[in-house]
Amino acid sequence: EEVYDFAAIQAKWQPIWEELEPFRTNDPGDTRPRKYVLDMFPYPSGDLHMGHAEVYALGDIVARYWRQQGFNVLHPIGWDSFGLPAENAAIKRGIDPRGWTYDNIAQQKKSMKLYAASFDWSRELHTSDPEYYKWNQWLFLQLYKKGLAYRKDSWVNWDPVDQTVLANEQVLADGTSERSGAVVVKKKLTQWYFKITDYADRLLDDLNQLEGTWPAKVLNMQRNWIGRSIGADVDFVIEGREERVSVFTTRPDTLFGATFMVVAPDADLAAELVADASPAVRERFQEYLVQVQNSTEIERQATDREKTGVFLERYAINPANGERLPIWAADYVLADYGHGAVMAVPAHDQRDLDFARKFDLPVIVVVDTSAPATGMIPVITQGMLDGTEELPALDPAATGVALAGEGRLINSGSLNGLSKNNAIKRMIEQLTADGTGRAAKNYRLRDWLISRQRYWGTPIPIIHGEDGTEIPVPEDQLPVLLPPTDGLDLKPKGTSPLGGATDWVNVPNPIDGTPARRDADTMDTFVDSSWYFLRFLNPTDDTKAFDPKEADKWAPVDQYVGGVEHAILHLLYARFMTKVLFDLGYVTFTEPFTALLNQGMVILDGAKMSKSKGNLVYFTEEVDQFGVDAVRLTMAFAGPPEDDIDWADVSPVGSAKFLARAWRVARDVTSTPDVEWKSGDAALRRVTHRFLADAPGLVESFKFNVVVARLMELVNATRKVIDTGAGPADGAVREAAEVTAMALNLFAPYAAEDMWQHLGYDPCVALVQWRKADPTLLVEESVTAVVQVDGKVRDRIEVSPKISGEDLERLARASAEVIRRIGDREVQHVIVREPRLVSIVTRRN
Ligand code: ANZ
Repeated sequence: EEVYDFAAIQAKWQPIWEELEPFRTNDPGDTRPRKYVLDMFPYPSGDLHMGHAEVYALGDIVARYWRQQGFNVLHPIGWDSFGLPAENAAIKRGIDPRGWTYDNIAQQKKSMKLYAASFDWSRELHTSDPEYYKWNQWLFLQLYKKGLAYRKDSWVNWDPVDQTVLANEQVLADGTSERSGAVVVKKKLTQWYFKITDYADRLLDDLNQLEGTWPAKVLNMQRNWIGRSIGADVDFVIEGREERVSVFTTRPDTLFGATFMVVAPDADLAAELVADASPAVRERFQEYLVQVQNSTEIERQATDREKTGVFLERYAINPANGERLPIWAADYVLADYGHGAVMAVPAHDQRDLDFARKFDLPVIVVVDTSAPATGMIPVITQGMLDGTEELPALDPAATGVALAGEGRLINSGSLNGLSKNNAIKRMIEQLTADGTGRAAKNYRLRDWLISRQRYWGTPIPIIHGEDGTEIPVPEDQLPVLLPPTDGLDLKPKGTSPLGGATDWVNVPNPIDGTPARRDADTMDTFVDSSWYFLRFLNPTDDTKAFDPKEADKWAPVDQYVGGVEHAILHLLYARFMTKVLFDLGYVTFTEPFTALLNQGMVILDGAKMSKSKGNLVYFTEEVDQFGVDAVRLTMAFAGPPEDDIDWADVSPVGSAKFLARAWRVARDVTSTPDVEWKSGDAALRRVTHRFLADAPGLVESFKFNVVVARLMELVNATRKVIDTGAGPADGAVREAAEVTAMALNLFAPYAAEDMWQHLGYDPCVALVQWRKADPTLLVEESVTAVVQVDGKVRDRIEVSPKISGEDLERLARASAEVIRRIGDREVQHVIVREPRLVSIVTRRN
């Protein structure tokens, strides 16, 4: 008996596919509808790992699926090949980052080809090629012309280990660097920014377009990241200062309760205000400032921290009632949010209350939160409203708890009696009428800091004249090539290594020939990946970044597939760049990725894999041991794609066994392609056609594991007919085997192609169109099987009355609801009473 030899099958088909290039997208003249399926491109940090194995298995199911459904599919791949790991490896080993990068790309490419993802290799790109980064520079210049790229002095997140600037997005919640793990500090530098804040409203509002096709979790993360707050700017007169100081508040209704003002110690305003203070205060302030600069944003905002601050010996005037408000500097106010200053309302803001209690500042309640916001308010007396009568229940100064809730205004002049929301409206009207304030919005989103003081990135195409002018490099002089590393010290030192490339840096001013210097910073690599999906459309065109006509045809990406770790950074930047390109007239759409699938992580024994933990599963070892198809099938069968896959819980051995079973079915078929199907075994035909009818919907809703379970059922049914039924010459057996090969193409392309050949056809099965189910075969009596977990009914599934116990159990275990209910508990016991019941008992842990 012939055995299923995955290595021989791989060795046989890989060169044939290489020759046939079945996935090369040849668009001219093709009238089929189009689908652009894109998997997030890899960073070449070594060979492929199990995370890659997962994303490229899942993305490929989608690409292969749409081809079978009659679409002209674009499924390209490239490498995100600039960045710090290459540079750090180069420094460590004293080599050129180019060599390291391109060696890794070669290795990954070899693995990727073996892995048989259906990519159009003719469109391969590397962001570190001058042919690519030239267009990053072009893009930078377009933004620059629009005023969307600018330089400013500012406090930046500084990674003291990697000696580089980090975007806010690269600083983890605990204040450490996402890259090096070092505690991030603040440093003042002149840096390039992209003005993403101009797009904050659109980036937020357009998320509504993606509702239902992007994971809700990602939409929420984006919304929170942009963080729009609605409120007012209020202008305060400062004694002894010409200009007023504006503060941003979400609670203008509480203006009568403002009892002091707080400015961020590191805001320019603080330094200016303290300049007139007594020497002792100036000294205290300087010491405080140093302390503040050594703390992280997270520490500063921590609510459980004792409040600190310095009184600046200055006063502001409350525009509502003319009261004098002392001005303090305190670190809980951030320099780069709003105006870097707040009106402090201790009765209604917890941070302000903590501060007021620490420094003995007055607390005035202006919203009676014990009173219902609607209807009659019997508990409030006139005495309470004008403050002559005590309010015992509302004493935050005593309780230490600020009154944040809804209520009715008191102690607030003309606002008295109004609900919070009406008071907000009324106050904004008053401020606007008086010219002392206005409605305002604020965002958590900051401008995108793109300067990096590192070598391995895209040089910024700006030349600095002797007089400090910025001269954009003329577009016909692009690309500004990275100089060779010879003689350069790449070690991080806070200024770009490119500054040491004397011949490269010193250039004549393009305008008047006087001595000038190139900007020595390189771009954040997130610039590279913010538009790469467009470069795939014509990656070798050296006359433009991308062809708007091609973009019209293919873009936006119909299905994007990748990890949730990119939920904020990469996706936000790509969305921003798309909107910029829309405004510039280069594209006709405003969102780059119509649908998004986030796969979970591959973990081991419940833990994230990492070198340091020593729990790595190696891609090459798994593929060598079980074969490409078994690894890919395991990824698809493991569960809903968005869940993590614990490699300790899955069975590539089981996958390989199933593939061997499927493959032997095709081997055993004795009929020829012209056999009459219609007279074949009716029961088997029903299973086949039920599968044909159901699989597309299941794939489109990403229930890949259920499709695999159904395919196993089909193979078992076929085997039964071969061995104990009508036999291998029956038409239904051939039909089932052909459908199995077509469907396996989604998950296990080598086995599928080999089966297809045994069934008498030419390659490639991947290009064969999905068959339509015969509706007359779908009117099968089905029964409803109930699935219980720990005695509770968790799902109901429609199955054939003749389903085997094994198949029923498999289908039950593939149910997303059942998987969710089992969670991380161990299955202790399964009772199967086919065709009606599966009862799963777990061990409580
Ligand atoms: C007075 C007030 C009264 C406030 C009250 C809140 C409650 P979000 O929602 O995050 O936008 N704030 C303004 N600028 C700040 C800065 N640079 N650093 C720290 N805090 C700042 O928060 C807006 C509120 O945060 C603003 O409204 C302001 O305090 C404070 F009962 O003003 B509020």
